[in-house]
Amino acid sequence: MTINPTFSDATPVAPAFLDDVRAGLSRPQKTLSPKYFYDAAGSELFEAITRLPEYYPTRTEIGILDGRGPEIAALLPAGAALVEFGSGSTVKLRRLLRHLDKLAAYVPVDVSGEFLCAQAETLSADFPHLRVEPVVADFTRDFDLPESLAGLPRAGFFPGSTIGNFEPEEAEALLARFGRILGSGAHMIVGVDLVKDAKTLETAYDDAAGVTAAFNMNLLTRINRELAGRFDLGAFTHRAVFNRQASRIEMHLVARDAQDVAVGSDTFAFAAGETIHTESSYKYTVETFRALAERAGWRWIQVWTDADGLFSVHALRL
Ligand code: AVJ
Repeated sequence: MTINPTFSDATPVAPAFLDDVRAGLSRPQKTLSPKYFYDAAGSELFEAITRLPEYYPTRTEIGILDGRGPEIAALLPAGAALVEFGSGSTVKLRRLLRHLDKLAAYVPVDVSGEFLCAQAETLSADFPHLRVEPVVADFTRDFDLPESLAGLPRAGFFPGSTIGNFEPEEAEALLARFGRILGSGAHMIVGVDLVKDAKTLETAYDDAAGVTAAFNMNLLTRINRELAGRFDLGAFTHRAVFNRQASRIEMHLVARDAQDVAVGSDTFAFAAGETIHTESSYKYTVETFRALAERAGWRWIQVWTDADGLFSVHALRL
């Protein structure tokens, strides 16, 4: 079966990779956006990360969705349209689907139309009675849901602690935006990684096999390949550190020695030990996330966590 996605008319005006790299490497604290991790190689490395013994979030969240699936499903209205914001792999959705027997439609939203349609087609093949209506859109901007969903109750799904990649003020704005997109009366299911001891967090982002290091370093490989960069990969190391003050894991690429690096026609100077901040992954307590959701205009309904208190799944209502 061929699925035709809806394209949101709000055209994303994403600045080019080169502009972002130039701006990021010109700042006092050099930075690169984590959104550039996910080219084909980076997406595969991320899949490998989710299977690492040290990286607890994916398997813990799946455990919660499996164990609490019936409770989560009971909370959502029958005949709802489930809108997933940024629909990576459908692994988590599939766990939830087993319990959502009265779902009217599944609406995956993603910027990558090609990926979206491929996922939608295999999902339709596996769940022939499910209406799948993909939307090609950047969920960090306003977009409209397809007309065909008019009148259906809506539920949003935002798993994976993807919300942790946003600065807290951005995360709040994002949840408020989801509320506007879904409309009043909507529910929202959000997966959020929890604050814990620094050791557990730092090992999760700096695994023994070096997969996360390779994932981080892939940014430099991309710059070399796509932007005529001259990064010497051997001259940088991976670092993950929990910044408790800011409640976030930070990933950095650390220059071993002082060096100049050309990227196209620009040159960027590095001091020995200077870092490029490549990712922040914010961690919340149940209370700090609840407060954030409420500031964004949602009513907080319920939270489920695993027995070790590693990860949380929250239910919200508008
Ligand atoms: C996809 C943003 C949830 O922050 O844990 C994993 C990305 N970075 N290991 C996370 C990531 C390094 C991941 N998120």
